[in-house]
Amino acid sequence: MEFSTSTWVILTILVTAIISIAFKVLNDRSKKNTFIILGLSDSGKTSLFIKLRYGEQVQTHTSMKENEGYIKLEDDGDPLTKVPIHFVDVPGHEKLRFRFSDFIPITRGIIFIIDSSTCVKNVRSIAEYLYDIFSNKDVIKHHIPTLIACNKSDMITALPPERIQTILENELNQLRNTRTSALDHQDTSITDNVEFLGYENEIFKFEHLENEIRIEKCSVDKNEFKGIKTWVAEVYEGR
Ligand SMILES: Nc1nc2c(ncn2[C@@H]2O[C@H](COP(=O)(O)OP(=O)(O)OP(=O)(O)O)[C@@H](O)[C@H]2O)c(=O)[nH]1
Ligand SMILES: [Mg+2]
Repeated sequence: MEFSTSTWVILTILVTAIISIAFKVLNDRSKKNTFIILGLSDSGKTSLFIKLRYGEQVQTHTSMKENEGYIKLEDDGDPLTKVPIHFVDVPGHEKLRFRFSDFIPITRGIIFIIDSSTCVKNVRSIAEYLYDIFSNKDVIKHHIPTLIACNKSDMITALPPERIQTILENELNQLRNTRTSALDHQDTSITDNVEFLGYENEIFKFEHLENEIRIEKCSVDKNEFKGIKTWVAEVYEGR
């Protein structure tokens, strides 16, 4: 079978386009290898980071800067991933937490920690933080998956994850109403990096987001956080 010159030109353009797209996808993917640990102050982020890294508990204090490092994920001595994973623990202090967005360009997954025993009292702050994360354009564009880890499940006052999910969805729904009506009166340069969350005219649900959201309970204190490690391994290995 003979090809005409124009067929060859089209084929060459197509092959070049496919190769450059594949190269870009692989390149983007290899840069996004970090898991960031976010959440309000006192939720247990540094406790988790230290337990993952050293396997033991230490007395923590409110963090004023990020902790970061490569960690070998293991379950009872068995490696969960082929290579160590890069984690960043971002302080929850109100004046520092906005720095999470600096790490989004290298983020493969987000672990958002909640203190299940105080989440009703802190629901507005938790929802505000989650809103900022979920409406971040890069989080949306790259469909960055998020694990909401309901920590301190050992506390008698801890709520179950199903209950926390409903409380958060309701609060995010209210917050969306407030924020979107405020946006109507603002300059577009301020609102450029903010997207509408979920579906218009429907009560907000996590399942409406394009990025996958999982909610699980854990207790870093009692070493019950295998779910976090396996989630990270699954996301990292693309399973
Ligand atoms: N009961 C209980 N306490 C926990 C658990 N995980 C962490 N804590 C305690 O919660 C407190 C705060 O933990 P940190 O890890 O310092 O909290 P953080 O999220 O890093 O806080 P910032 O650095 O201020 O953002 C510490 O006293 C921990 O011992 C848990 O699973 N159960
Ligand atoms: Mg800390």
